[in-house]
Amino acid sequence: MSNYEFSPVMSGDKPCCQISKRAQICLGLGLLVVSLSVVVAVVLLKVRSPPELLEWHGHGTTSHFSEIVLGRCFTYTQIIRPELRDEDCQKIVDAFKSAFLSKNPCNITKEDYQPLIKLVTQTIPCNKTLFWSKSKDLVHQFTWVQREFFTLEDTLLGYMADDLTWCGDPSTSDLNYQSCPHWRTDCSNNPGSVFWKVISQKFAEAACGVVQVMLNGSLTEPFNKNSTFGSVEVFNLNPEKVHTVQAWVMDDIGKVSSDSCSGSSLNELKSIVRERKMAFICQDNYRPARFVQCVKNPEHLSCRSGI
Ligand code: NGD
Repeated sequence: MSNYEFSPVMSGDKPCCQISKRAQICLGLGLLVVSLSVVVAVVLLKVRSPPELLEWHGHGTTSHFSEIVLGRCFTYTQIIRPELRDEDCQKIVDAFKSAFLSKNPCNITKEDYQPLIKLVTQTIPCNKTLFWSKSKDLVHQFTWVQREFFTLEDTLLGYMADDLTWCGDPSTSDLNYQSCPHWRTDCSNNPGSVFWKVISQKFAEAACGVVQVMLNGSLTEPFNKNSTFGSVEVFNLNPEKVHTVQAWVMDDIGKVSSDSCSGSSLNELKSIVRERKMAFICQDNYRPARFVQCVKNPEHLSCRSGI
């Protein structure tokens, strides 16, 4: 009896209070479930929604970039130049990507690519370095046949990256497949331009003996001071190792053959080369490269007569 007397639950209130306690528990549990759901939903939304990427005017990273560069590295080191078979392709690709991932793609520096450059050492034989400007297709058709010559794209790093686009974004550790800075309209310190600048400089510094450059004689200025060849490569040749620069000025087949070697643009290149204490030789329509052009145009007069 005394129990009843001291209990706060009065016998008459018992059913009411029991329900209200249950209701309180249900309400509490309900609130807990709702708040947990909200937290889970927020977390899921955060994880799933893509980060806001910076937007640029150039194409985004080439689809399957990582797979392509890794595959090209294996093709090059195992099949094309098996003397490089001991290179660690996974390490090379990781160093390549570390140079630009999670960074603003307009603030890439030459230093960003140093770990990659240090990882790859490839020696090019003297007299076999071939530069080019505005003649990409022809020069690569030529080196495909004349295998002893090396353009930058016939070296491991140039081969891995040729014709690809890549960039990252500060908000993610992934590649940006949406857009990358265009070197003319966005910024020059983008991952692609800095990469080509760095490896073009290395390629030129390493050259020895006589070096060749294939230029496009169908342009009014076959030698352009602002091109990579005119602004980076020619100034990074070491005159203690390179004694001669030989220009091959190739006209497009079907366009009037011009004597580009005596034009003002080639004279400018001659002055730069001579000032840097190297000899300069120029040849219009170098015959072995002309033959490559003639494969596609066998009936053209200049191909028939072989001039
Ligand atoms: O910042 C840049 C730039 N970024 C990309 N390109 C750039 N060109 C600049 N002048 N400045 C692209 O380089 C451009 O759109 C072309 O597709 C490509 C080559 O440019 P081109 O025909 O004007 O020739 P470059 O002299 O600038 O360059 C050819 C020489 C050649 O001896 C290679 O050893 O420089 C070396 N490379 C540079 C840049 C890119 C090769 C490549 C390449 N394989 O894409």
